Amino acid sequence: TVLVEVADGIARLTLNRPDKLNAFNEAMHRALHAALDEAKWDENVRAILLTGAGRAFCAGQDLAEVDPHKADGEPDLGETIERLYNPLIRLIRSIDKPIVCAVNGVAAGAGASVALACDLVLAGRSAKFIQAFCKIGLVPDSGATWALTRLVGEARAKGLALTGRPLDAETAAGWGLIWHAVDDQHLMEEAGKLAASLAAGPTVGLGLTKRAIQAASTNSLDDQLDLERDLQREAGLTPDYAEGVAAFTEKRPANFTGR
Ligand code: LHQ
Repeated sequence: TVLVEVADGIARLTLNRPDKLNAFNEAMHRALHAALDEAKWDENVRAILLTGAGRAFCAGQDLAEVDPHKADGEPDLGETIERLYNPLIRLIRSIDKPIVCAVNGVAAGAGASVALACDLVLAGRSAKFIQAFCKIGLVPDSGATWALTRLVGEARAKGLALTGRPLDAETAAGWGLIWHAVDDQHLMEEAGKLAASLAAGPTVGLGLTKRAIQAASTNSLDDQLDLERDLQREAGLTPDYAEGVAAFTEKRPANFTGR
């Protein structure tokens, strides 16, 4: 349910249930969690690229698996979220390596939440982000209310979440929901180039940068200044910092090793 390919410092993960628009069932949850966990700890992996097979990125929860009519007793969606979705979002945010998401088609419900939890989101111009939850009587989950509000503000977050209206990639980029919209036919090439440049970067410094930016939205300025000091101390001890300064001084491109 998830294709995994590790090469040249990049772990490419492809959600692979194309006939269900890569909707999440238990098996795909387990496979994605395992693949991300592996990439998190594999020293050869310096960047992660997440995308979907076929015409969609991800249609969110597979609704056949949580059909209230088929539930044995009262359905407990909170249990599904606690056991599967929340750990996935926490894992994505905890990985000290850049994660590129190439949104190759519709990203609906928790599928959009997963994309927005990634670090650099590129989307094909035909891709759409849909807060589909309101269409079936649910609440945006998997960090959607947190991410939307921080990325685009309360007015737009409410507009998207209360109407379920699809947002095209170009507008998403204009609003600051994602990094860039890209022509469909160039999406994977652009995402690959971006992941490759990140994989050739100073991995420790990039990971610490991710951590600092994620902490910023809840920290006070004082706390954030302290955090930056501590992280800079750590970055300043890396061989990649020494290499970066040497390369600058010698007027040549840096050859970072990720350490
Ligand atoms: C699907 C799905 C799908 C199953 C397309 N499930 N089959 C967390 C935890 C616990 C509980 C509940 O929720 C959550 C979080 C969530 O993610 S809730 C939100 C769940 N997602 C949705 O409500 C989106 C449902 N899908 C759609 O609205 C449409 O499929 C979109 C707008 C994504 C795409 O529309 P189309 O391009 O017109 O494609 P389609 O609707 O024809 O879908 C193609 C096939 O994929 C179709 O199957 P079929 O056998 O008829 O070809 C769909 O049934 C299937 N599919 N999404 N979430």
